[in-house]
Amino acid sequence: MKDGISGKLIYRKNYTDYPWNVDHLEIYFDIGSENTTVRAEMEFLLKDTTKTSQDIVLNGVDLQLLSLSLNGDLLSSADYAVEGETLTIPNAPASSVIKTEVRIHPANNSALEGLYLSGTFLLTQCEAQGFRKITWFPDRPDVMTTYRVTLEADKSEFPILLSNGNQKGSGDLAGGRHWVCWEDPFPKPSYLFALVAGDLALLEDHFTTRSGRDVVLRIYVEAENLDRCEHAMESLINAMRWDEERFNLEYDLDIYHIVATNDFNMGAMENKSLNIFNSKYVLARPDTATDADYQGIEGVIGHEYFHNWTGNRVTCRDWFELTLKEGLTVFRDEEFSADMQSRAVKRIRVIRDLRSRQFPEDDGPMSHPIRPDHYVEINNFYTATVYQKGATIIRMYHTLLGEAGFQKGMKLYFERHDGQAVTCDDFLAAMADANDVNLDRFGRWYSQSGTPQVHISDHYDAATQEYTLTLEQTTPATHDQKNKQALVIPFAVGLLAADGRELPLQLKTGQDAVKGTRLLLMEEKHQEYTFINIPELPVPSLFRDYSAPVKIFYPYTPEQLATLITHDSDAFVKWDAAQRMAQSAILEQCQRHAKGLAMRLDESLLKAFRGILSDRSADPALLAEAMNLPDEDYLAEQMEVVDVDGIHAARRFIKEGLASELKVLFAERYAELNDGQPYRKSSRAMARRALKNVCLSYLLDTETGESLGAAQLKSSDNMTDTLAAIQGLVLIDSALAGTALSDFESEWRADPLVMDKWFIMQAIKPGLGTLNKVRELMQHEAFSIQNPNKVRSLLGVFSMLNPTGFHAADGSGYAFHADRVIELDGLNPQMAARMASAFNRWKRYDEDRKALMKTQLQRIAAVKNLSGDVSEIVNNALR
Ligand code: 0A1
Ligand code: ZN
Repeated sequence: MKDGISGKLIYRKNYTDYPWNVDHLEIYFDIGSENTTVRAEMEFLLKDTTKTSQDIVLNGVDLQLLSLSLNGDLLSSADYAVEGETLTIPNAPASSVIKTEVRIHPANNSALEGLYLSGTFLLTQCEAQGFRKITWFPDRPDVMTTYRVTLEADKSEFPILLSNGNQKGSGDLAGGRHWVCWEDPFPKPSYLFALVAGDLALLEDHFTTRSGRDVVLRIYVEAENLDRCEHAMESLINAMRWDEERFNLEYDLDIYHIVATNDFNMGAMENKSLNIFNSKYVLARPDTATDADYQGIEGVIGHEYFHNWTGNRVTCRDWFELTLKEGLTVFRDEEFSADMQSRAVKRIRVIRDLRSRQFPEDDGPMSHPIRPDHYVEINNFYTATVYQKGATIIRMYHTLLGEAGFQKGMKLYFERHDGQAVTCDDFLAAMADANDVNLDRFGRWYSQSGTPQVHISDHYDAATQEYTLTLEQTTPATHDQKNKQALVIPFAVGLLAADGRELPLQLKTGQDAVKGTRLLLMEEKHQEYTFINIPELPVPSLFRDYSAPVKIFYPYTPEQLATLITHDSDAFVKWDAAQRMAQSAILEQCQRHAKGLAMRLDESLLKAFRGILSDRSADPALLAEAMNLPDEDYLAEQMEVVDVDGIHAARRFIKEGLASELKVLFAERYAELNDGQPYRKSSRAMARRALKNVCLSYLLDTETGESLGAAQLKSSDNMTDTLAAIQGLVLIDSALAGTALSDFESEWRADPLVMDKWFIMQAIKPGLGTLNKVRELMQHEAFSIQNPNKVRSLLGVFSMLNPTGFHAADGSGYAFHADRVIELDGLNPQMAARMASAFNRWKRYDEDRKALMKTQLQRIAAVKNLSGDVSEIVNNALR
């Protein structure tokens, strides 16, 4: 017990090396859904050759031990000690061959960790610590081993038997059984082990690597999904080519497998040569998947593929170093998507996501540095901080060193560490050494939590034509850390004249003038930059391309924002200016609403939107992003005390006001884009659909909206347009919504991924009626609390994306959700913990809601045998 948290806190500083090498594992599976028997044989060699013996410590959970032997001698329970998740064999000889036999029960495994059943097939999930649910083993990433895996099973039930590496043999056995043997020549940590057994269909293709190696690519899915794999295959091939071209990295085996499952706690998993994917990130057909799904598939396929180098070939020393592989791999997948699609649009989506998901996390009870210092349950640290903020920190290296310098660093990183389990310090050292720069201070980003705030003020002196920007950085204390240090903050800036021209930037301290963007480096708490030869008071364009993950404070006037929206060359700054304008309009109306005053629509916002809507030269997807109003949760983060209903009312008011004032322009643009062309997958077509559907979402708030929505629904030949229409009808409470939803349900009731969308459309509807709807939908035959995608679509969306529903003043949403967390905890602690985090921001609400949420948190915390996963989340929240 530590700080009231049941379960042990594990500290990064307590890392110790594993004393043994385990070079090879022979592992044999006798596969069955109810019972699987696992036999393992491994040789332990003591690293310290001056010693003759040492304890061997293995990890295991829920394993029925059938036998254990050491160097040929069967051990009895007196010969070893089992405690918690470890088994210790005392004083084992310096060379020890361990053989084990255990039985496990995949069909009873509802936690979806270890070996489990999905539909009719079996599969594994081992990251982070699932291998210990399969067999006794040193289940830690710094123990790297080659694996030879033999799978034996009934041939008709499990015709496909897969594991990592290359197939080394197969054969039939008596009684309708068969076996397949797989061997992975690359030493790997146990978290990258995988097996799949079942009756699956496959799509096959090939990729020839730059050096001429032929790689067989196979995507395995349940038979009915075989016509939905093409986009995933295309994405995989693009990812393989891109990694060669951009990172000089080639695939290293002759085979690459992807298996799709409907039952997965996360997005996907990078197991060596046998990736396992949530089917959401594999399956797509224009009539079943939206443009966002297509982009998500490309990104996640890329992500898992890129892990082969950043994660698998070079892995993490321990789980505190998770961002070493995740931050870097997210950076790589973001760059891949940016190179495949529109760079600017991708950047904006990434930034929007970081601000709306990671910023609140950094400011909440689970605040942690990208490299945490302690945890109770590592599964709680697969967070937006480790992943998305981690990626922005990698991006800062890239900003500081440039593409060539960054690639030099990557090259050195692989030269030094291929085949090793290393730390973020090793990565930083490779970047620094390859570029002959000192990055020590930059390293603070790894250990400091919280979002830095940069307050900027400026001064123009017309007489001297000097313009000074003064920056002040502070990082507010967080839940986990009181004292904060100054960070290295790359600051990309431009200056615009009133007519929108870029002014040359010449620092008073020397350096040539540059036109466009100047990259400055803020290293101290307080810094001033004076530019000379500035002929007029400029409009500052700050943190171009969002050069650092900070909150930017500058008192922009509406005129300055308008100049940036119209003229700035940087897509982020343009978008951010539009968001700022919308945000301040909404928050101002929210205040008026609270005071009982009539709300009103700002002329400057109208003018800006008029400009955006009339822009025929910009990428339509960027215009769509600019007109997407900040969401309610993001707005809530900007308030001292969250006014749930006020934000909702004010945002609605602004949206309806814009719609009604600009309906002619919205209708014109909608008509232009709604050109009746058949569906196409190109990014141009996606961009046009994005803008079209944003226009529709505004038009739905006008008299013509309902009929436009109905017409779009009727003529749609793709899921993006269909969903936009139905969701729109649902949100305006149209009389047509009921039929639209029920027709959709009749068409797709047997399709789990499409039914997820049906649940989402209903769970997200604002207002007090939705809780009962959610209760009712839980009874629907397509819903199962055992299925993570369903839990996320219905319960996750209701609790995290429906503020007026979840935060109902009577606390009914809270009580309902707490019941679900408790119910889930008995089945799938990882999912339960994710759901429990819906309460994380409870202290930011009014007294009544605070008290109601606290009661529910306490109720959860008091549950007997609560998992460490949920306990860590709720006890941190309560602290
Ligand atoms: N490494 C995977 C994510 C992942 C993590 C944990 C899992 O189970 C607990 C599953 C997947 C990735 O980054 O894609
Ligand atoms: Zn990853």
